This record gives sequence, structure tokens and C-alpha cells, in this order.
Amino acid sequence: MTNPLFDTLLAPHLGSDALFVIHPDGSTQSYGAFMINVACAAGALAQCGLHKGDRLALQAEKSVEVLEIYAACLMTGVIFLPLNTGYTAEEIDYFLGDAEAGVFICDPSRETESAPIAARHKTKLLTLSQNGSGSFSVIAKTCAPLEAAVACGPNDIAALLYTSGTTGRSKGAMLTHANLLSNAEVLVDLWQIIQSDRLLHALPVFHAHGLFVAVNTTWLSGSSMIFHPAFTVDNALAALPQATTMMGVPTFYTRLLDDARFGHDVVGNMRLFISGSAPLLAETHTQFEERSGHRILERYGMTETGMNTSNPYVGERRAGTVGPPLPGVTLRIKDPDTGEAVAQGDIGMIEVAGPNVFQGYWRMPEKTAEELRADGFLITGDMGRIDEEGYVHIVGRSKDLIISGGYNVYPKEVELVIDDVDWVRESAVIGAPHPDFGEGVVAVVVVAAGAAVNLEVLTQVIVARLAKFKQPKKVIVTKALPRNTMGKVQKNVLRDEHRDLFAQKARNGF
Ligand code: MCA
Ligand code: AMP
Repeated sequence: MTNPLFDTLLAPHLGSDALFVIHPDGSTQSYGAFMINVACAAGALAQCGLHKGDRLALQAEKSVEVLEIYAACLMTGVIFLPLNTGYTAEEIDYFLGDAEAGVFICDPSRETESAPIAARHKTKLLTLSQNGSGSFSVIAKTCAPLEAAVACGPNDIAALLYTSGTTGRSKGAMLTHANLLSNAEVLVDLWQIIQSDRLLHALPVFHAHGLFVAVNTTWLSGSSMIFHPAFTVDNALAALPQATTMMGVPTFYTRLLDDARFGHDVVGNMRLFISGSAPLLAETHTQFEERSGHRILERYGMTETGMNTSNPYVGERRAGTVGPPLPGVTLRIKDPDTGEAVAQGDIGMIEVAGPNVFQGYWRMPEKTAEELRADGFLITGDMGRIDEEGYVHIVGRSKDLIISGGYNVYPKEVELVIDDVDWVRESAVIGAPHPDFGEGVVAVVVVAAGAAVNLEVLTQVIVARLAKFKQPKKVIVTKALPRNTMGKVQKNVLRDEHRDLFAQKARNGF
């Protein structure tokens, strides 16, 4: 095989009449039709001057055309860099510059604000709207389709997924062709995904969950998906009777449970509900089983690794655990201070190694060395233990990270923006239990000596610079932050103090 990832996931579908996508309006697309468009998109990449190893950044609303571009990148060896549609111009500026993207595809509504940014980084700017129109599609329709996939090896980078860091600077996780292929193969096998499956796909396609876990496994198994632009309870309830599988973050499940219409009658065809990206409360697991008869299968992953563990498909799915490591993945628990292995069953830092573990952070060898040990184990920043039966329990995080509705928010990044405001002396950003998002972002802000509080200015700065999901849902102004004797801000004290801020009892999240 010249390009094992493309040859395994996509090439078998050339000319196939099998069903790939079902749109909410009932219209469908076959695999064969999809593959014709992939070849055209690949031709367009070549016409834009992109070669193997070049980066294509994309910030576009969810559509099948986005998947065509992703597949075209796999076909040509161009590195796919998908970006959250909520990112602001300032955030995009950083990604284009850091990745030195050759092409940036954005929604037509953002073309004007993106033009100077793209020009500054010498990036070619193209557009793609949710209905498939835009300047990229014009090229794809008129260029010569690519006939043969470009040769790519296992260690070639397939995608660059940015994840923020505890220092506030986003890092591009380099995922190789072998990383994506090994994870897809293991998951299809473990979750027994077969051609007749129909996945309810309502996740965004700019993250590992909605893109790699959901789409790569669909392609590999030749199954189909009911493709929704986003998750809403109404749409999910309408689609579930036709679906056999669903992948979601815990918020999907708690929202379904909050709706009286959800129950046995809508899940008659379903065989598997999968949850991940954030902790699913045991209580949600139990309630879901009572209401639907289905035990949600919880699994654990990271952008840097894809999936690491999964509850079994056949066998006991244990509430409050993320199951044993996947076949081929090794997971160990270490004392985070000494780096020594802890006793069986004790809590410590989760470290993982395997064919799923990324190659490192884009052009940040020192960051890579901090997190990826010489023996190939990634220090996840998640604290956990392994029980007697080999099930992994995640009990907390050592990294300063908030997970809100499945999106990661690094407090440092938000604090840096808030601290730039004139009247602010300093700030501490924490996650508080949130009934819908699991954790909600809260900013505790200290006023500079002699300055007057101006929440309007603070809001303006936050809105201009940070994507919506990172913006604090509550701001608390205070005189001083609690510190320990070393002068370090005690975020645990703040978390305790503000744990009831979002009133209702939290159902997901720590
Ligand atoms: C939307 N808002 C949010 C979030 N989503 N705020 C905080 N956290 C969020 N996740 C904002 C909206 O802009 C809106 O602001 C307000 O909150 C309420 O919006 P709502 O309509 O309720 O939100 P929504 O549009 O329904 O979105 C909620 C959602 C969505 C469906 C849960 O966030 C989502 O699809 N999350 C999935 C994330 C994901 O795919 N993560 C995978 C990462 P306003 O009202 O002011 O306008 S990959 C990963 O973690 C690893 C690899 C793994 O293990 O999977
Ligand atoms: P991301 O960087 O978006 O890939 O987020 C990865 C992080 O999400 C992990 O390091 C965990 O902290 C968290 N995560 C993913 N799946 C789960 C899960 N099932 N339970 C608890 N945390 C999870």
C-alpha cells in the first residue's frame, strides 16, 4: 500500500453505492459519490500549491464538504488542521502563524476579518459555507480530480490538533497516519461496528471525538451516519429511532434525560451509546439505564492519544469507570512527584503508551519532552487508579484544566486575557460544578489599587479575544486571592468557596 491510512479507510469505497450520509432532511449520499468529491478536493489542494507535509487550516461550519477536505488531506499527505468555529480572529491569527498554514479555509461570513490575518502569514485564503458553496468549492469543481493517493508512511503527520496548555499557549499535537489507523482499527473491532450500523453524528468535526473516533470508524466499517450540524435534543429524538449507535459528551446524555420524551420508545433500534471527552457521573449512567434500558459505554481519550481505554462492549460496563486499556495500549499509574510506580490500586498520574500516542507538539521539542517520556509514555495530567479487574477510574486532574460541555478551557489562557484589562490586578479562573456543562468557567478577579471596577470593559475584552466556550459564565470581584505560604494561589480554596455558584447540583464533572 502506498498510503495505508487512505487505502484502508477510504479507497475501498471508490465506486460504491453503499450509503454513507443521511442528512436531517432525509437526503442521502453514497460512498461512491463522496469519493468522487474527495478526489476533486484533493485536486483542488494540489492546484492551491499544497504538497505533502504542508498545512491546511480550516474553520468552517460542520458539513460533509469538511469531511471531503479532511479525506483529501489524507489522500495527499497534506496536514489537516481543523479549528473550533468559535475561535476569534486573535486565536486564528496564532494558529495560522504557528502552523505556517499554506491555505486557510473559513466561512464566507468571516472572509473580511480573516483576509488581513491570512495575508500577514502569507496564507492563501479560501471559503467554504455550510451548504458547500464558496471559493474552495469553485476550485474543486473545475480542477482535475486527483487519481492516485500520494505515498505516505506510518510516521507522516495526518493532522495537527491544537490543545491549549497550562502556560496559556496552544500546542499543535502531531497525529500520524499510524496513530489514526491503529485507533480506528481497535475501536471498530472492540465496539463491533459493522456496515449496517447508523451512527447519530451530532458532535463537532474539529475535535478528535467527532472527527477521528466517529468518522474514521464509520469509514473503516463502511457504515453510515445520520449527520446533524449540531446537537439539539429535538433533532436527536427525531433521529434516534433510525440510528443504531450514538457518540456524545456527557451533556448530550444529561440533556436527553432532562426531556420527558426520551425513553424506551425512541431507542428501539439502538445497540450502543458511547460517552467520552469528560467524566460521566455514575448517576447519569444509572438514570440512563433506567430510562432507556441501555448501559452507556464510557471511554477515555485525549487529543494527544486518541482513545486509551474503553468499557467493554461485551462484558460489564461499569458506571464511574472508563474501562480497561484498549488492546495495544499500555497504561500505568505513577507517583506524580517521584515518577515511581504506585502500589496496585493506589491513585497516581495516568501515563499511556501505544501506537495511538502522538509524535509530539509541533515545533515545541521542549514541551514534548516535558510530557512524553523517553520510554514512549505520555504523562496525561489525569489522576486515576486501576482496580483489581483492570478497570481504570479517573479521579481528578493534576493539570489546571476545566472541561465545559466536552470543550477544554485552560484557565491560564483566560487569566492572561483578563489580566490585560486596566483595572484588574490579577485573576484566578476556576471550574465550578455546572448542571448542564459539567463544569462552568468562573473568573475571580482582583481590582488594582485605586482602580474602579468596570465589568463592561472586562466583558468587551473577553468577548473580543476568547471563543464563547472559554468565556467565564460568572465573574466574581474580590479584594485578594487566597495564597499558600509559598505565595501560590490556592485554587482548591476558591473551588470550595464557589462550588454552588451554578445553583443546581452538578450531574457531570468532578
Ligand atoms: C456552547 N456554549 C458553551 C459550550 N457550548 N459554553 C461552555 N461550554 C460549552 N461546551 C455557549 C454557547 O455559545 C451559548 O452561549 C451558551 O453556552 C449556551 O449554548 P447552548 O445552546 O446550550 O450550547 P450548544 O450549542 O447546545 O452546545 C452545547 C454542546 C456543545 C452541544 C454540549 O458544546 C458540544 O457539542 N460539545 C462537544 C464538544 C466536543 O466535541 N468535545 C470533544 C473534544 P450564549 O447563550 O451566550 O450565546 S475531543 C476530546 O475531548 C478527547 C479526544 C475525547 O476524549 O473525546
Ligand atoms: P482533550 O485535550 O480535549 O483531548 O481532552 C482530554 C481530556 O479529557 C483528558 O485528559 C481527560 O482529562 C478528559 N477526558 C476524556 N474522556 C474522559 C472521560 N471519559 N472521563 C473523564 N475525563 C475524560
